[in-house]
Amino acid sequence: MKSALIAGITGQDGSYLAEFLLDKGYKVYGMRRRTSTPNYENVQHIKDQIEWISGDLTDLASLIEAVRISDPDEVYNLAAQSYVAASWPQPILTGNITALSVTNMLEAVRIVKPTARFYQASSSEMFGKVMEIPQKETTPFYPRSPYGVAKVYGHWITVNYRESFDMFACSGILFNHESPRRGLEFVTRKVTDGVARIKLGLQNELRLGNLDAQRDWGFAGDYVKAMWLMLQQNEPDDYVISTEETHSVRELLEVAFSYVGLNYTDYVVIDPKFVRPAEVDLLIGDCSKAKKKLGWKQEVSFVQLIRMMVDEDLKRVQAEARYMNVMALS
Ligand code: NAP
Ligand code: G4F
Repeated sequence: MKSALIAGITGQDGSYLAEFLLDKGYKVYGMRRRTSTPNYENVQHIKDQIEWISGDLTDLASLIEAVRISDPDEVYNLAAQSYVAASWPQPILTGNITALSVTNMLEAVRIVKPTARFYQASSSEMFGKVMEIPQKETTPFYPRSPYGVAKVYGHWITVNYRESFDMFACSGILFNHESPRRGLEFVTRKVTDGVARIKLGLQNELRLGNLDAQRDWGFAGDYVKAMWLMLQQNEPDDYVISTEETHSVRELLEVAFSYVGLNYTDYVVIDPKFVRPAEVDLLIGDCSKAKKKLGWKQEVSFVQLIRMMVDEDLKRVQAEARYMNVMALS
């Protein structure tokens, strides 16, 4: 039985990856940071199948212990301060967690189990003010946020450990990927949650920032397969994972609102609070290398993804509203 250590298992990707690896028969160790209120929402359904280890990305001793306990064949570093907008008000925290702590993870692996295969969650946000359309593995980086800058560090330190210590370290340059488990502050989920609340009469407007930004949005469940595939190859390498399509936030609104028979222009309000100090205007990835070498391809289209998210948010919001009504009557 192979074993895997996942840092960031409580997040969107960590939860899908854990499901995927459990299905493949892996022993899955999940590293989570201690919090006063535990956050198992995304992994509640598989919580008992996971070996839990307490650890924080900023604390090397805890990472060394996590690698020692799990003795992993594969290590997936998905943990990060992952919200771009939060990286301006918290640039140092973002740098500590999203950049420097990648070295902590790599050091823990190098010291305790240097033969383990390592996956680093790099990001299309590194392309920022894009130097080439579409973006591929060789496109130069031009990050536009403290988060993007931090991810560039994480990417290069992973390449450096591969080249310096002969470690099997891969960097997956993943374009935006979403799901019903996406955090509520990210634009896709903010929109699908807003659509559900508006449709059910619980909200009458949705406040957003820049509607012209374009992203290459895929389904997280498809993308975790690519992470695993990278670690099954004969040689470590870096890969772009994307859908090769781009859509604006405005198109996202059209798809989500029209699905429930509404017109987004009746509800959306532009709020300068959500406009960023520097924007990434356009992302679209060329994932031909991953298609060719990994045999990876996306299964869920953009429209299917957004409809899936609206459906799940309608169910959840309706259940929450019913519960609130029962509580109010009791
Ligand atoms: P996410 O939902 O925000 O999950 C982040 C995870 O990191 C959570 O489990 C979080 O734990 C954990 N974490 C944060 N700080 C930590 C710390 N100091 N120590 C230990 N764990 C910590 O992110 P995601 O969307 O799944 O993305 C996974 C990774 O891929 C991230 O590195 C992200 O930057 C990168 N990425 C994401 C996308 C995308 O579109 N989703 C695209 C490219 C790259 P808590 O639950 O305790 O907060
Ligand atoms: O959903 P977003 O917050 O995602 P963003 O900034 O593209 O970052 C995500 O994808 C990256 C990969 O490229 C990951 F590395 C990163 O961890 C994260 O998962 O914003 C998408 C776009 C932006 O252009 C933003 O300005 O939507 C625009 N937007 C417009 N109004 C908004 C809003 N974004 C948010 N979050 N909230 C708004 O109200």
